[in-house]
Amino acid sequence: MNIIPFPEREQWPALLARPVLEARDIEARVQPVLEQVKNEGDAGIKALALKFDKIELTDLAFSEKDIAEAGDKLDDALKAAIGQAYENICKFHKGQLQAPEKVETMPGVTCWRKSVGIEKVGIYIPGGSAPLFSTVLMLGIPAQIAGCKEVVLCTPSDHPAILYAAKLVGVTKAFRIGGAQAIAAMAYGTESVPKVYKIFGPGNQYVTTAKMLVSKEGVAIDMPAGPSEVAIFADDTALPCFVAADLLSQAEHGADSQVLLVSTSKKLLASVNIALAEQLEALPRKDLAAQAMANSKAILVETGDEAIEMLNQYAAEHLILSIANAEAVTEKIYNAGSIFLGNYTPESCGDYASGTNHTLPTNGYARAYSGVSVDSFVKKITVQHITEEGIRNIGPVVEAMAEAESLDAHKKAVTIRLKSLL
Ligand code: HSO
Ligand code: ZN
Repeated sequence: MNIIPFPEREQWPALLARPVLEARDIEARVQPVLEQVKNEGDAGIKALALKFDKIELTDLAFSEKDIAEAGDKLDDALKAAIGQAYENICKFHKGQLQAPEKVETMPGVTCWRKSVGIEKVGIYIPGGSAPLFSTVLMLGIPAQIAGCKEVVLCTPSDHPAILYAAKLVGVTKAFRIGGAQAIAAMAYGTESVPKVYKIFGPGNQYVTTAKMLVSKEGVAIDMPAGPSEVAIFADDTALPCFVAADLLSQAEHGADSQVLLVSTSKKLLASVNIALAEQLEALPRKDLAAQAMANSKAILVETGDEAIEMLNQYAAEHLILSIANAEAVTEKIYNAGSIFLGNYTPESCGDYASGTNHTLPTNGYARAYSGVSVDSFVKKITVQHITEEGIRNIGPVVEAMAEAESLDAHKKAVTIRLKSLL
């Protein structure tokens, strides 16, 4: 890694900047795809699969048999691992359900919020060299807990673990559709694909752009996504080989992965570089990881407080604190998607199985967004009930305010009731 010693504060924004992607060009290519699916439905999807992926799709939907038998193609150890991850993720996400709390704001005036699962949601799982069945769990489990009635899955991958996980989380319909077409299909609906109200899941720039475009037409999306990121704050209590392993686990996601290491120890940074060189060689995905590492930065700072300030400025998707007193330092972190504490908490555990969600805000969005949770799959509807006593108490307040806003009909809706009670 490129070690940058003691940068001045003025240099930080440039050092911490993410690469800017040229979106316009991609939008111009994605828009016609969306239009084609909107206008031609299933036939449009098939024509686009042939054009872009040279695939002749006969059945868009995976059959019940495909889904039921997916498990037969997996070995028992993997199924047991997926089962354990499912359990842990369920356990953690179930704790996020909130019982409605009724609040009496004035005598006779009661207000509360009820959570309702979004009726129809869509999950996109990309194809490519890494079959992200863990993401099926991360999106399907909170959907299941939230009580979403229709959970649609689109994926160009035919990896059986994706369908196996889909079955576990209760996906209602699954389709062999990839790319921007899949997003369009779920956003507009076709003869076979149900239209959904919110779309979740990772994808390449075309998929991300498609999500952004359909979100302008009223379909909700999980969050704007960019390349995955990890930032590690390590001191002399960190083990260089662990730090290197965590950096590489992020780097192997793709050449555009963002990897940042911040430390107060020059010695640690040097040792991490040695460990990186060794470990990189042994990775099957070393080409991808090496490209990501070539753009990575290791920054040497004077003090722990400076490191914390820098990391808050960066707002990493994943933040690993391999430092003494990691839990106490967490109190000072206000921008991060998910935090991993100490030497034995690799990001990989959160990626797969500890229980937290791995769909997290990238590209600095952690300043304002949270990762996916049960909340992402529910809406909260407010309810109120006012009794006769209540309208007597609150009525004059509303009358005075409505009169001052010159909205007489509003005032009269109260007055008519108050008069009826005389
Ligand atoms: N690190 C990715 C999630 C993932 N890793 C899936 C492995 N599989 C984004 O948080
Ligand atoms: Zn990962």
